[in-house]
Amino acid sequence: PQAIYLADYTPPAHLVDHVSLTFRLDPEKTRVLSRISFRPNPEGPGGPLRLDGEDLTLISARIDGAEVTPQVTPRGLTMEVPDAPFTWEAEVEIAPINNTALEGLYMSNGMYCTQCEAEGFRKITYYPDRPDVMATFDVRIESDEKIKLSNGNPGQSGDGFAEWHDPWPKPAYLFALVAGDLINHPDTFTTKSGKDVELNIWVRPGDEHKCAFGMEALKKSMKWDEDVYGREYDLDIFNIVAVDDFNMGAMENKGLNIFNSSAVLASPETSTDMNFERIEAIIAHEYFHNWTGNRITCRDWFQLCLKEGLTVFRDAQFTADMRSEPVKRIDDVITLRARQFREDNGPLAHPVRPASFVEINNFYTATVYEKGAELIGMLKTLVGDEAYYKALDLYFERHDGDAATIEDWLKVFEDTTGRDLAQFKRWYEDAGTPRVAVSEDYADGTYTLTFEQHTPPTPGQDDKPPRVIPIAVGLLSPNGDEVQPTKVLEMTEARQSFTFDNLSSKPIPSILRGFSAPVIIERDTSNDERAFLLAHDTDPFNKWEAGRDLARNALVAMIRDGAAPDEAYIDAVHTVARDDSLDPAFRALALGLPSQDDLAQTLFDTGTTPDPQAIWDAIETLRHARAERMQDTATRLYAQFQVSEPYRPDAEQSGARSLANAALSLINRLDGGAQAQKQFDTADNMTQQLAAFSCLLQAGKGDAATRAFYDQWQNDRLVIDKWFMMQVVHAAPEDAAATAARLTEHPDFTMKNPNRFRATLGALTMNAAGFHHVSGAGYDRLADWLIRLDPLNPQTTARMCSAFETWRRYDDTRQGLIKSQLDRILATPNLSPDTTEMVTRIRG
Ligand code: BAL
Ligand code: ZN
Repeated sequence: PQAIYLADYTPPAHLVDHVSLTFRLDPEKTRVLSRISFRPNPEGPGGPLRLDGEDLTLISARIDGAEVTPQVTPRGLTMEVPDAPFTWEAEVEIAPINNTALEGLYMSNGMYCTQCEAEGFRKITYYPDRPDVMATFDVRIESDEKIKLSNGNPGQSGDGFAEWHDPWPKPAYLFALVAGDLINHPDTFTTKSGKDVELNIWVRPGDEHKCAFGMEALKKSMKWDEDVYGREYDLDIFNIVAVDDFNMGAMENKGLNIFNSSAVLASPETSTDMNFERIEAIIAHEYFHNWTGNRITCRDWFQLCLKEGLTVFRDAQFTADMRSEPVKRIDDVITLRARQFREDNGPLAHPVRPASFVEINNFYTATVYEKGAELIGMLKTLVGDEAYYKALDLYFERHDGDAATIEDWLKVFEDTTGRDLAQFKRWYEDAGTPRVAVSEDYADGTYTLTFEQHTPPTPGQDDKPPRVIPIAVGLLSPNGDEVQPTKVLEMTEARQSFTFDNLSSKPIPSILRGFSAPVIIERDTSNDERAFLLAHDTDPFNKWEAGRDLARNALVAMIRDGAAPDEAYIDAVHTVARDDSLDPAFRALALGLPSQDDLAQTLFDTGTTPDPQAIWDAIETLRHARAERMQDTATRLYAQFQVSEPYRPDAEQSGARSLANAALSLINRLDGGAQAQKQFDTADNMTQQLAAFSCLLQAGKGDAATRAFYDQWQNDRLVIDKWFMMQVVHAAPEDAAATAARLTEHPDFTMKNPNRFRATLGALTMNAAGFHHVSGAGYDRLADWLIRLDPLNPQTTARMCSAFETWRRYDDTRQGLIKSQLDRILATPNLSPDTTEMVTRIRG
């Protein structure tokens, strides 16, 4: 496969003014008729008409009404055309029923649906399938299916047909079509200028009762985007469709969002609090794309972070406003470190705006999305809130209707603030997580903090100049009072000092408050100081961080030195857990421990080869020691935070449940699953049922619950995904691979459904000690299934290869085992370009 480079960008030779499409739907022989108005691009390179097209059978083609015979290859066609506007007409045939890759037009449970981002439209018809070609679309769907949907506003419909008109120019990746036996959950929204918008969530019959929460989330999102960003919806109708077989979470097609059913369907009985929060965030995310992604799109796929980083940032702001800001921030940083820092630290590291790729589907990554969002957050911190919203207003005004670039984005900030953002741009161009070493000095009332930044080499990038880093700092006096409220220090040099005067004693610093930049702070500090910050820091993020650092140190000492569980850590976390002045959700987060993967990386970074089994053992031992010490508190918290009111998935109730369930997992260590069994038997919502189920599995008492759970939920595919996942995630390390293998034999297992595949094989990679079991069985099982999935669904296969990305951390035995699996995958005949690219990069 050939790499393509950002540096080689050339504008399209031809632009499109308007597209008319007719679909004659048939599972095996769908006919797609296109009529496209082209004109030469005055800024283009000239030359023939080049259209992308894959897996299409060309039936006929015409230019200005005259039949033509283009040169067709497996990737598209070329054709000499007049140097003037012309109309292209083509008829192609496709077979949606055979489309298991879930890109283009495919079928899911008998329903037609599409996924065109990034390059799926070329599997529907011949077209310049690139985001800088934007056009208005008319669509006619001919089919006996009951419901027929496409982008934009509805036009005429009648017996066996429906027409749609999208007045907003869009790139082909935002095209969508759905047809099937669907039922709607309708509502309306009146925009701030008084326009009524029809809203629908379309689902398969039987799922109607799972739409109400998603609809409320949609209306809240529409209102929030008006209130906070001044953005109003721009069509008469907004449709959301739930689809079972979907590679991603959801897709922001103009006026017709298509969602993985797991990302929209919710009910208290079948969805956990976490599911509800995720659904609210994804609905917001896709809705917010209407402006950041659709009205202003990307010039090319290298600019993907332009829409994704900004939209993730906007959905995080929304969740923070709807729920708890500190809890959202802590959750996001946990995810960022688990996924993005891990990526930035290994063979898949790439800049937020990559400079090259083979398969763009492999760049829908935590770096582009989550680190991309962190860059927006840093910009906002650096310029201030007022300037941020002024710059955004200018962005919408200046670039509405454009296919824009990161340069355009930064320019609106430069123009509104007068700042030079050349150094900030390095964040987009340089991969890797900066390390910031901190030293301090105190003399005569003056306290000095000195920072030194350094970013380790990443593939293809050895030396990285210093970046601008906003470091939010507060200072506390030894009695716990805050003597310096949060102040943002702007670090621009490789080494830089900042002073604070008029202090009566040496303060205790709280550094990188709110996680003000995606960096790793390196600072020698004592556990006493961490315990002090856990008790006194006014910044909720750093308060949590202090506890997390204590836990990490305790675990590292147990793993590396055979130390006993750290009593000081247990005392400190016990104090937080008992503190009724704190938000229950925060207390639950404080009771969390660093993940096995986090510990493996910490050990590796500090010169110890991680042993996954030893990490697992240490976590188990510490959990047990905490449970023994916190027995009375756990019993009290469990009783105190039971929710007796009717179920609501809001921050207050879900915070209470998360603390009660954290207490349950402490109790579970000592009572052999008795309390969990009671909760399992009486639970009336999925949060309570799943928490209890997970405790029972961890206590080795899960057999009856496993049977009961299946019997109860066998007809609910989303709950059965949880059933698959729980069993694999909670299997003992030596049983994990065998448990996953056994479940792949279950009649409900199918590799054609990405959710089910991830619930089984993805779950195996989440069970770190099981996946990395020294037998190699985990590696072997995963590789087997990736090889089987690749011919059907390269996109999901390629993404799941990242389970192997940390292989160089481990001992020679494990490295050898993983390397042989990577070689086995690479040696597979006809391996997809997607998977080839991923495995080649991981293998190094
Ligand atoms: N654009 C792909 C799905 C999403 O990020 O919303
Ligand atoms: Zn997105």
